[in-house]
Amino acid sequence: MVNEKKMVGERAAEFVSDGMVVGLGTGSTAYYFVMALAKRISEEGLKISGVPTSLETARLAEKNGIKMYSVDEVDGVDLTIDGADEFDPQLNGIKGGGGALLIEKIIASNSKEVIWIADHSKEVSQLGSFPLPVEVIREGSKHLLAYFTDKGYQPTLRVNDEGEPYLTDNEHYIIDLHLEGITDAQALSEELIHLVGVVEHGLFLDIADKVILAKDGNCQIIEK
Ligand code: ABF
Repeated sequence: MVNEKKMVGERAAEFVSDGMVVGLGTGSTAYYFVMALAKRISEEGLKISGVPTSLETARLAEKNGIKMYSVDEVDGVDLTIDGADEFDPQLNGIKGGGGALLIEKIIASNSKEVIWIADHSKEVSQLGSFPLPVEVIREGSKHLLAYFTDKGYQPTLRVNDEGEPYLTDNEHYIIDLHLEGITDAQALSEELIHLVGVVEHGLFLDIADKVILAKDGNCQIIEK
């Protein structure tokens, strides 16, 4: 059985060239990208500046010898490689299953190029089967939950393994919306981002430039 995550992660490392500032994604697919990049740096002596999208990725990259910077320490990011929970034919996506959506979106929006790496299960015809993460300030989150319930968005407050409210790297809560299907992602994005207390949401619209998708044992490169 091909390890699809490893295959696309390693393929993505080939897109990195010497001297780049590289956004380092979060999740189990991005793990393989970071490891493959670290290998290239050590074997080829690439000079790379890494900008991690989460504390988890920062720890992994640090451990593997990748020099790290915050996004405000660089003038811009040349290339960001990240995972996704879902993507559609227009390369719009849902991200944040791993809880890192806010910093992922900040780094992606400051990147010249964004490439997602995905196993075959992430390709969908319409977004929305994956619960849509919404990152919210803790204060007022109960009222946002009630609002989302009234709207029929079937919200759940994300909890950690101990059953406590999950806290993001920036100490916010995440409310996951179970929408089944999203017919107008742009309208939903606009609605969510203007709600008081919402910090960011997991709809990544018009952000990805390419997707490296594992399909039939190969890497398929899908461009917008
Ligand atoms: C990350 O990639 C998250 O936004 C998303 O949840 C994750 C995909 O997870 P995985 O690669 O582990 O399937 O960017």
